[in-house]
Amino acid sequence: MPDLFEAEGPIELAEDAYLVPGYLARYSSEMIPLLRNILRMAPLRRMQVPGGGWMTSQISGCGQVVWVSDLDGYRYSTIDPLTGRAWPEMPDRLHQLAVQSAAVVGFTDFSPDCCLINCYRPGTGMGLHRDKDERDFSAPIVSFSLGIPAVFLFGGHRRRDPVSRVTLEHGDLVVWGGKSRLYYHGIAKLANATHSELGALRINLTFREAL
Ligand code: MD6
Ligand code: FE
Repeated sequence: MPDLFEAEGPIELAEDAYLVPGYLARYSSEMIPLLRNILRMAPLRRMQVPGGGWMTSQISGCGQVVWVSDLDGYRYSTIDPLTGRAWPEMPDRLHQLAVQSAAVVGFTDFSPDCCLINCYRPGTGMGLHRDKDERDFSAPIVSFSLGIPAVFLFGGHRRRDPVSRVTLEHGDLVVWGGKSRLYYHGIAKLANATHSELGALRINLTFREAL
């Protein structure tokens, strides 16, 4: 709710993992046109995983490198495999918002080289995984949620650890580093919903220091 956007401070989800509800709502109308422009140059696509299955969310990104997956495995790539070209540059404004967001919860020397864009429709989700393809785990991951809500699942160091659930709404910021940086996490299948600016879509941006 835009009129409440400064109401809530950081909530600790796990050790060194924070949710700042609504923090980004005030920036969404300037971010959405930047995202549309990126997606014109690097369209959303589903990615295949090494086991042969397909992720249900659609992925794109911008920056020096973007995370990709195919039958050969997971990695960061300087080239968009769909277009054969370099990924679009990360807009300065997005970089600035990611740096500012990390600082809100105390990560003061964050400078992302990757912005991964994940797009979900109702009925799609993301299985439990760890983000472990980055070179240096001392940097946090900064996550922006826009559009319809999703339930974020987060567990622990082991896949079998108990999982807690947090609803992420339009404008929510998650910053995740330190002790829980390698925790298992995922996104439950989205319920039907419609967002006033984005329709029946959820867009998640994750900013990373991958290189
Ligand atoms: C998503 N996010 O929110 C997927 N990973 O759609 C992630 O997988 C994620 O939000 C690491 C840190 C923050 C995240
Ligand atoms: Fe992740």
